[in-house]
Amino acid sequence: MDFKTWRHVFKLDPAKEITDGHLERICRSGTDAILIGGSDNVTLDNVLELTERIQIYNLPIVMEVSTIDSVAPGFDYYFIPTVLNSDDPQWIKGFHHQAIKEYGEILEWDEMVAEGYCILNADCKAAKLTGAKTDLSADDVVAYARLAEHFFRLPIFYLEYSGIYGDMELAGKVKEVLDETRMFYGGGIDSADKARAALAAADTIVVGNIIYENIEKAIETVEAVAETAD
Ligand code: 1GP
Repeated sequence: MDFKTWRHVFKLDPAKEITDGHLERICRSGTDAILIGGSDNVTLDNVLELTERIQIYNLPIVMEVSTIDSVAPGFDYYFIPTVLNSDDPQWIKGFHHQAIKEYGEILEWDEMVAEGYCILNADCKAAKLTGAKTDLSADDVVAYARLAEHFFRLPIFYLEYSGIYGDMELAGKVKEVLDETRMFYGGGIDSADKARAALAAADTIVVGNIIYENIEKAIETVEAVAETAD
């Protein structure tokens, strides 16, 4: 299934515990895909362990690569973030360059999807780790979206508020200027209402934390998206 048709994605963190029962509910919920990724303590072992448990369900599985050491074979896609609002070149193209230098001969380029991240929650781990400049105006963010689509021609622009629910008016403005590039929104979606509002302002919504906090609410986000289907 092409990631360009996905509307709802669950992001599972391999460093967090999840019971088999909850995992089954997540995987049978009707979500379009499972994204595996996290900001810290992601290891090859915990990635493989979680992936094995998900593979029994017939769902696309994506690895969102945060460290080169934890990359495993067998995923449908590898999403590779480049943090557009970081001023640290390592997070824009440095680690990418290292990885390509090492594995360039054997990489399956068709499976790789670059994500242009714009991280807007200053307190989230990803923002701290990457030195993201989060104090941005709406014009700044819209310009990053245009940079992603027209300059770098990235397939995904990811508006990331990880941990808090973001500014949907801003998200809507971003979506308006994107045409070819798919807009992902993630952060603080913990109810059907928030899922609906975020989906109105983005192409694809990503739901993470609530999986570990309230499984019922997590499932509701999928149902809300299904209700908006044609
Ligand atoms: C995190 O965008 C995702 O990378 C989802 O955010 O965990 O806040 O749902 P939450």
